[in-house]
Amino acid sequence: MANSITENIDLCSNGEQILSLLSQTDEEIFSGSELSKEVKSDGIENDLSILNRIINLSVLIGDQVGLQLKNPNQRFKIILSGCGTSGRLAYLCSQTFSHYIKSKLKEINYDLCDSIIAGDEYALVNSVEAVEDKPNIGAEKLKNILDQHPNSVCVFIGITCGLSAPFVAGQIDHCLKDPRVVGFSLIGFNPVEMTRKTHAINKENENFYDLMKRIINLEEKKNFFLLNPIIGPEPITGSTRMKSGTATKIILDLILTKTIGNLFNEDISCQNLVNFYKKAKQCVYSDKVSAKIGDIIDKSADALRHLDNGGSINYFSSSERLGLLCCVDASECMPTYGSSKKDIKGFLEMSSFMDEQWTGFYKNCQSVWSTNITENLDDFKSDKSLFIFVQEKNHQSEIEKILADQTSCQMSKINLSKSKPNLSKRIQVLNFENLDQIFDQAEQNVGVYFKKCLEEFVLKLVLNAISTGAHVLYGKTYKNIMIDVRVSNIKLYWRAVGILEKFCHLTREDCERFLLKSIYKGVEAKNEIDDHVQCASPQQFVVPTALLMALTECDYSEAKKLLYESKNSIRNCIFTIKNSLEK
Ligand code: S6P
Repeated sequence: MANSITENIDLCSNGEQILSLLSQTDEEIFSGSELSKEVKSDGIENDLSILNRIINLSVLIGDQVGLQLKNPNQRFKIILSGCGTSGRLAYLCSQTFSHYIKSKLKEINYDLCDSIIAGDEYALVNSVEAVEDKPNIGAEKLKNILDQHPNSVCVFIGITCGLSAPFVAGQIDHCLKDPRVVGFSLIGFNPVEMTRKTHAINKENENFYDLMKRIINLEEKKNFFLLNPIIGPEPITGSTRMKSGTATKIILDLILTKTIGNLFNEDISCQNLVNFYKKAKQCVYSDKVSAKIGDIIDKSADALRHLDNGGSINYFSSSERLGLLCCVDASECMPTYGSSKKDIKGFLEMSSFMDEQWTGFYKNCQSVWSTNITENLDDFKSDKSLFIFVQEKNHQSEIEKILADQTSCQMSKINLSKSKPNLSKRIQVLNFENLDQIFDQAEQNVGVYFKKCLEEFVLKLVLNAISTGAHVLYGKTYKNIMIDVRVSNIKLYWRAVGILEKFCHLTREDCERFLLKSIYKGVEAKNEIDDHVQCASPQQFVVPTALLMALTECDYSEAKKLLYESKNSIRNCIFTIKNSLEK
């Protein structure tokens, strides 16, 4: 479903205009949206049943931690799991929470909260979409964690924003069978009726929807907590890393912050916590800040327009926690916008890798991004490359100075801290009015853990806006639809067919035929859907090529030529074709 607010997002002429649309769509996370009479959308704030379930779930977790403290022979864990963005957020939240608990409860000398991501740690900063289709692997990963200790018990929280990932469905199915799972929850933002109805997820041949119908009736009795507030469509259709990712982060933060409150007898109202997010969101989208973020979006779009000329977008952070969000945002542009690893990337400062807590992330980042910037200064000599620093503490990295002195790259800084360090004049600094006060209040009223949650939330909003805005201005979408979706799993295969149906007005069968023609470079092929996905996965411009063939009845090589002539700008290409068809 497309969001009517962003219907003409591709006609925005600058970053600030895009930001104003994103502000409205993000508002729907809290207050819901006008969807239709049939689909009710309350948002997180107005859906009291969701807030109550969060409270009940955190009570169950708090009780289990209490039992653990009394009985050190057992091993209670909270296990968060998901694919893609959902798995990445599971990792971030579990790390920050476990680290905090270890520092507060000496009796807990293991990670109280664990996470599973489809494709393992490598998938934290790489796109491994195909494992999402594998329910058995999901169940196996969950079982493996529980098998690590003879007296394991857990509360499992599965996240699948579109209620579509068989990987997570397989885990939920496992929860129903394994007595070591004392409670489980499912986070998703589609109405239950829209749960995926294809793809068997267990031996009984049930699909995700069948499973949902079965477990919904078990609610309460079986300690199952369905958390699915309806928050309205994504600003870019299907890009669940955006609103759904943000709502996932808020829900996980609420569950874990409330759990901390239960453990330390602090009465924290859920509504109060939600209000903090709302206030922080307002700071991000305030007029003054919007103008500055808009400016960073414009520069980022310019970097993309000059990819052949040394252009690139680079995030840099010296904090693992915030750096993870940077690397995640950058790597998500590959499946979302078909970007290459060079177009937009995240860097982390080497010296900060002293903390074992982030080893999994560090190992994989190192293998993906060249972390030693000083050895690669030539890559950033061009004034078309943009560096965006993320500052958490009063820390000015040596790298800022080196880049300022030795390159002519553009430099911006997202400053989440109070400090105003002595910076090179070349760095354009983004300060957030009033955010300090909100962070201070959060720390005083709730605690330092929650303050960190808010920081991550703010940074996620800003980075998502930058990377989305840059790609939209660069011409990667037509209206609010990302046409150049990478066909890297079965969900995305059918989404690609759906995009062709929408724009070509042909039958589903014909659209699939054009898609296959594009995947197999004009050659007819009669393989299985898994083979199609495997063949399409590494290829760029599969859907735009299919679209051009379908719209203009040209062959594969002509379609490729048309794309090349439009500088791979899908928007320009479609405008040109539409104009020529109308004449
Ligand atoms: C979406 C992102 C994807 C999804 C993944 C899981 O913007 O690129 O990686 O996170 O497909 O989706 P879901 O619906 O199971 O959370």
